[in-house]
Amino acid sequence: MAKKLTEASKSSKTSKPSKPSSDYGASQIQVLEGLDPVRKRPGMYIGSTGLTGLHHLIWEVMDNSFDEAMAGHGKQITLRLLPENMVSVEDEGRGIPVDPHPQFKVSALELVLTKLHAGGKFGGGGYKVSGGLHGVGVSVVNALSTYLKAEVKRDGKLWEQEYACGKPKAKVKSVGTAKGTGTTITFRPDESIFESIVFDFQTIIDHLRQQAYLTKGIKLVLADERDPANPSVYAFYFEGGVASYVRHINHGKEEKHKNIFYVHKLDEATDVEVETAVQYTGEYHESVYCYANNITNPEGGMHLSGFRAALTRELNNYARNKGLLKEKDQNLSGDDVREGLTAVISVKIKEPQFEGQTKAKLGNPEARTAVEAVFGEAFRIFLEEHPADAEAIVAKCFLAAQARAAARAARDTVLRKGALEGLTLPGKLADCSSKDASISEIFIVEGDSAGGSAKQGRNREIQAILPLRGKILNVERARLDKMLGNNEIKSLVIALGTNIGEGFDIANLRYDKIVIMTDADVDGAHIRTLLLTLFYRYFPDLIHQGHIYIAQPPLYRVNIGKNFRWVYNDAEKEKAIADLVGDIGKNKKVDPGFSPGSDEPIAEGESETEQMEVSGVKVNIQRYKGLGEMNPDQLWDTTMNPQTRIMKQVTIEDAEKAEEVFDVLMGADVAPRKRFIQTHAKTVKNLDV
Ligand code: 0RA
Repeated sequence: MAKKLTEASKSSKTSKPSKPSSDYGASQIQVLEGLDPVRKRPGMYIGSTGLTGLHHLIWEVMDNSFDEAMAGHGKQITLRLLPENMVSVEDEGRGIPVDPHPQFKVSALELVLTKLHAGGKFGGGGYKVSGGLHGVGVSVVNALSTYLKAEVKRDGKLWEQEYACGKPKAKVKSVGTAKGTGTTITFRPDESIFESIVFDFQTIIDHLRQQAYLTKGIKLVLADERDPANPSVYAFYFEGGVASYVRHINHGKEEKHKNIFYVHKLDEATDVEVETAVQYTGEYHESVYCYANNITNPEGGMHLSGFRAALTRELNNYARNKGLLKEKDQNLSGDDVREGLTAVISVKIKEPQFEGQTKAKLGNPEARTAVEAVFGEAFRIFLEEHPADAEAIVAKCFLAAQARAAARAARDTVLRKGALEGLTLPGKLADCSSKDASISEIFIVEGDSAGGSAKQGRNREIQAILPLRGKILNVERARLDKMLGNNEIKSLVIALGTNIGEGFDIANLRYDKIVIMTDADVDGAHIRTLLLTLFYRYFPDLIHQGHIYIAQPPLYRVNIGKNFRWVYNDAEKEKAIADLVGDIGKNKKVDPGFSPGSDEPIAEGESETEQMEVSGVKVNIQRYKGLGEMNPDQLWDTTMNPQTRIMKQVTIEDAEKAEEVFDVLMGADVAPRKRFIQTHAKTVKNLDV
């Protein structure tokens, strides 16, 4: 959707923005085009037609409500989950204008809902801050909904209009009187467009919580009315803004100091609003969350650069003034001041520019200037006024500096000869013969037996296999120096060729694709989480640049006689059975799927077999639990063959999620871990935490 925004703002069709005015009426609404393109290429506008895109519809409507609330119109936004996959968003804003548009002769409401980018948010007309990345407009939601109703309270009246697939069912009409102002948008997503139209409660509640932290003073209410007999209500309201967010992130961690640093200020010079909170913990990594106009920027950007520059500068200045840095050239490095740092950086900016692989990196240079100035000054004052906090922070930084020096020494001895000169690739690595990194792949495989199958089944020219034995070290609790003492991690780092920590250089990456291949069980998920966390913490660029993948081995093999299909998820299972049975009914030869070896015996092992009869035909469904149950050919056919395999490319969001799970499973706080294990006790067997 960011792409679309950029295109739209460059488009010659975009009319010149009108002058800002206090009377924001229908005339300021700019019109670009109808909704056909949205239904044709929904992904362009909402990113995907999967679950992310589905929820995007809600965020889109809510963004408009936030814009109103942040401009001072309304204090509460209510999201209702209704029966039959309907949702509604109610706000107390000014209400979408309903008067006829002078140029188009239809009501402004109808234009806002039926024309792309109609809404006056482009060009800085009536809005202080535009919705940014999400801001594709409510018309996009309308286009992708089989039903939508807009209700507007304005000028003492209640107005209403209904739509089907973006088309108005009738004109806007007044249906009664109303007190106050506001807009309610109720919609039902189009199931012919989305993979599923069932909203996920957890996703919604997580998003609302996060948005509530970012919109200090606005109350967000979630009313779950899907079962009318059993409604429930949740409300989020955080007076402390992002300081409350930092407190939430650090909950259960060892706080290094009591007072959370907080600043919220408009930088006059750049007109950028900056809100930042900081607190150090005893953790070894940093947790910094960046937002521009309430949109998360997992890849950071200019606001993060400004923050880092000011943080390093102010802590060095403080330490030097207190006589803690004695030598002239002795300094705390950026890494030293980031260890154990929890921070939230939120900026509000007029025309956000997003860049990077996922269009989630803030590119505006004025954001750097603003954050560096606002945060830097306020943090300097904080350190002076809170000596106990300042001392604890600086002590933590010095500790980090010492550990880093020890790590550097350890790394040098461990890695210098090995990784950099390519002399001692680990013995367990079955490397590929090609030296061309752009075509090479490495499979990180759980266990020696699966590793053996993978070694035999692979394409030796381009595919390398690294079997990992047992659990890799818990990187959450370990520091770099200790990590490098772990053989499994050492092997992996040497095999990748990039080095780690300060010495990391992606130019030396020996493989284009790094594929995590683990079993489809709890242990497999655990090892995958560990690996993802390792990459997230120590090799984030490998994720950002799309090098990390997760192999997708089949879950089942469905057999009828000698014919079979590999099945990768439960939804496919029924279809595979129906197809195989149907093909037999039609008395035609069954397509054996990926595998040429259809008369091979089914591998023995602990796989479970289920027999059933469908339309008089015996169907045999074999469940695969481990990679080790497949012979080399099967592993190649189903999971490794680049022509036919399915692989999931890991995004930074996947890695973030893995880390959250990880925090619960591995972090310092025992209570949530206990809860997690108790809740999952039935499904989790050998969880060694
Ligand atoms: C166009 C212009 C104005 C407000 C809105 C759209 C608006 C849209 C949505 C969508 C959900 N809630 C909304 N609230 C407002 C400005 C109206 C004015 O100046 O009175």
